[in-house]
Amino acid sequence: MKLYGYWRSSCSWRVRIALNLKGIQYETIPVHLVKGGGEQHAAEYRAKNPMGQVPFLELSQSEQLPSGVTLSGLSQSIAIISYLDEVYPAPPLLGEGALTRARVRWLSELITSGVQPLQNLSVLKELERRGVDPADWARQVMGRGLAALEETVRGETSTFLVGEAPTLADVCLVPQLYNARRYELDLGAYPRLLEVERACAALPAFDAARPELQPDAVSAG
Ligand SMILES: N[C@@H](CCC(=O)N[C@@H](CS)C(=O)NCC(=O)O)C(=O)O
Repeated sequence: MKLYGYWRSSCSWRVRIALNLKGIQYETIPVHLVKGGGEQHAAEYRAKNPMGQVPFLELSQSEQLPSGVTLSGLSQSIAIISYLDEVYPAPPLLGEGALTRARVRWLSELITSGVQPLQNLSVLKELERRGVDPADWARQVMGRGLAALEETVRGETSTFLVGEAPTLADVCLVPQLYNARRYELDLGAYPRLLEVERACAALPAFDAARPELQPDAVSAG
C-alpha cells in the first residue's frame, strides 16, 4: 500500500497510527501541503482525490464496485481506517459491542467533524485572506472542541478513551492535541485527554507515526 500524506497532517497521521496498530507495511508518498501553493492541488494528485486533501491510500489490489467504478484507492481518513479495520480485523479499532462502537464513533466524530475541519489549512488561509487572525480562530475552535471532549469523558478511568485498548477515538485524539500545541493552546484544562495521550505515546504504533519521524519531515517546512 502507498500512503499519500504530509508529515504534519493530522488526518494522514490518523491513518499512519491505524496502519501501525494493525502491523500493515506501507510506503509513504509525501504530498507537500505548502510548497508551491500545495502539491495537493496538482492535477496529478487531484486525479486521485478531487478534494485536494491528504490522506489518500493506494491499495495493493483493485475491485469493481456496484457503481461500475474499479476502485484502487481511498480518500477520507475515517473511510480508510474503517476499511482497514474490516479487512484486517485485529486489533479491532472500534471495540466490541454496538454501544461501545457508537461511543468510539461519537468521540472520533467530535474531533473529525467538530474540530479538525474548522482549522484545516484551506480554512485558515481563507480566513487570513479575509483579514481574520487564523491562529486565534484555530485556538478558539480547538479549545471549544477539546473542552467538550474533556467534559464528555471526565471522571472515566480507562487507560484509553474507550477501554483498555486503543480505538479510533485515540487515533483521532493524539494528532488533534499536536495541532492544539502547534497553535499554542493551553492544554492544562484537559487532564483526562493528556492522561490518555500519555498512554498512547507509550505504544510503538503511536510513537512511530509521529510527524517528526516521517521521511518528509526533515526537508519540509
Ligand atoms: N475529512 C478528511 C479531511 C482531510 C483534510 O482536511 N486534510 C488536510 C490535512 S489534515 C489537508 O489536506 N489540507 C490541505 C488543504 O486544505 O489544502 C479526512 O479525514 O481525511
